[in-house]
Amino acid sequence: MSETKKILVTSALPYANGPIHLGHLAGAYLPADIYVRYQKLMKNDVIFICGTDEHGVPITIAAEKKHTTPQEIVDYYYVNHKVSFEGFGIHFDNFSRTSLKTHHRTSQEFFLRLYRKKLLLTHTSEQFYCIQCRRFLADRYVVGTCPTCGNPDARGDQCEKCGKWLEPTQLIEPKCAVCGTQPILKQTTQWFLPLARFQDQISAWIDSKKNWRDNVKNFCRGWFQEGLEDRAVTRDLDWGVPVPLKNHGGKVLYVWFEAPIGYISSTKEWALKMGQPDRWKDYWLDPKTKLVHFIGKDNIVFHAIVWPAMLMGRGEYILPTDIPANEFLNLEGRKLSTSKNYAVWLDDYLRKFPPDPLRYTLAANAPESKDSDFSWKDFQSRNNNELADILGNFINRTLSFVERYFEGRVPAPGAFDPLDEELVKFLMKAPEKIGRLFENYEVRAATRDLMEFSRFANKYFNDQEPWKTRNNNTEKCKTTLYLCLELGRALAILWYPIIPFSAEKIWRMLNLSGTVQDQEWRSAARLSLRPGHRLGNSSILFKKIEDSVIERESARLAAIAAGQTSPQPEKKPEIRPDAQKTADLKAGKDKTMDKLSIDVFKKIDLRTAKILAAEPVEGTDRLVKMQVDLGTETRQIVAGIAKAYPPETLVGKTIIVVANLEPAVIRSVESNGMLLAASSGDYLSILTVDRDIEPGAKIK
Ligand code: B3M
Ligand code: ZN
Repeated sequence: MSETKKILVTSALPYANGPIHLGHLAGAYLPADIYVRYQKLMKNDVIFICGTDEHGVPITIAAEKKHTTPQEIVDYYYVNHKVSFEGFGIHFDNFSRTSLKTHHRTSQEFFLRLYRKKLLLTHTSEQFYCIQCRRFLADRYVVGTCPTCGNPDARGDQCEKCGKWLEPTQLIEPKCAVCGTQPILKQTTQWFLPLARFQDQISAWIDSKKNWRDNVKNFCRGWFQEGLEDRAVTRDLDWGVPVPLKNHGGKVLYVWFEAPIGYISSTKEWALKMGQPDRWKDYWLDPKTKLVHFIGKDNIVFHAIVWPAMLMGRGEYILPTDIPANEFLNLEGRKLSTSKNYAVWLDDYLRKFPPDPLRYTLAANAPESKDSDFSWKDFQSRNNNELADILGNFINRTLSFVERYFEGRVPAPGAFDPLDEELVKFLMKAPEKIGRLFENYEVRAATRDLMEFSRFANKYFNDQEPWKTRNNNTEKCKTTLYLCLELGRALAILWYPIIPFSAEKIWRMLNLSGTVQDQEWRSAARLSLRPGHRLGNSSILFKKIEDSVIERESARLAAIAAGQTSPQPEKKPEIRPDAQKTADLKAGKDKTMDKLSIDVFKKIDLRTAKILAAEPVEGTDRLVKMQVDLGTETRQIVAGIAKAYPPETLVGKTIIVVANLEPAVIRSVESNGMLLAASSGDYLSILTVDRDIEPGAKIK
């Protein structure tokens, strides 16, 4: 018996700013889950760690777009991700959140230790500042043209096209991502990680990794050639982990500094839940632990350079053993785009299909060494022609044959003929052969070999012609079916890492004790069915998917690609605080609402008005001053909606105003009417009209 290995597997912490899509799955989650499931069958000591990345500009921008708070956003998507991953069978040992106290403390301590070792230096430099939004523009708050590849839509943290990690000030023609204003430079002081000092150590370490994928090594070599530069690890933002030093001036840790520390915090949380608070150290502080980070290629620089530098700086922690980064998955020949809703969202998929056909399709197409493509047609054909016609057919025909002719009991085998021998030989080698591929993160090849094996099983059934031997050679017929059932058992174990739901289903149909999850990988090759064993009830393993279903999905994507639909996710998440309060209001439970006679209501002159111009009221960050067209006149009104609606987004909207309200002076600006808006906690939505109507129309 080989020695048990200790393995700590992580998947990139997904930003809690939107649902999970296929690209995420193919890059960082499915390959990791497959690897972990395999290692668990190998009875290695493996834990699978993840959690939501809840800080940084991606979160605050999402909150601003949805007119809500960062907290609302992360609370919503933490649950959304957790539920989606569970539904898809991505089974983490712990799924944490970076907003937890454990994480704040762990990353602040990490920062302080580096600081005390003089590994964090302060630099004062000029950074972008937006006068319109009145704030420093960190990371994705700036957009512009990539200096490396010319992509006009590069973000201030990274160019999505060429993967270049950027500083906002490197962008050509920079603009504020929120209001479009050209930012000015303003001085600010940040703490820097002196990456340059670590270059030799990191490049020697990467050179020593003989089995790493070329994409990862080459990407890093590119960085070393350019020469590593010191990078700021703090930001002028108010959402994040506060810098743990006095006089830090409201700064927070850079999200890419604290997010990887989230792997440690999540392991700590796991240990705590296990009732052994120190157990995280068994992994993170023991050089015998194999640490494997599954990521998409856009995260390489952070995991293979910055994070190892941070760990080297600390000294006592282990370094990543492997970083199997994946390339990108495209969708119907185009790049996925979250903002254009050109994606397949996991929550949406799971409302329509079972998880395994997608797990299988993504595994068969895994973007391991180059970008790959997902298409609905391919998904359908993999489900119908491979899962259903090959694997499903083999299992279902075997079970129905035994049910029909052997009273649903395992028949006793007789002597093996050469074809039986060949099959058994094939089976004996399978765990070793497929296991080696899983061990090397070669999911694509493993999937191909498993389907080959299933095809071989189907062919064996055909070649032995049990429907004939049933009449003229019962001994042989029994042997064939016995071996087919053994194959079914073996296939359940071997397929388990890729399609766990179907594997467990095969196990139940065979009426075997326990679950596949409890089995040992190599037991797949052990003939162990007891003749006479009663099988369970069988049902179709994979249902075929109709053309019409696939056409609907393809048409949706094609319409988005052609720019014919709005860039909103199909089911836009409703993020509303105070849901209970709203429900109470609806149920008429709010005692403050007295009854009003219709005559009193009629006295209120409600009218439509078109916003002609809007600007912030000087010296406030809440008030907007608007010029509105009331049909017969133009009026100025002031409203406290700037946080929810940046002024420039208001122009052109038709709103509802109370036209006969006494004029009021708000912050020395006159307001001549009141705009109507619905609010729930901090969340706010202005009232507008359902269809085009002229300004000044009466509301009754
Ligand atoms: N949240 C980036 C991403 O989702 C980031 C990964 C963090 S891993 C420590 O692409
Ligand atoms: Zn670029």
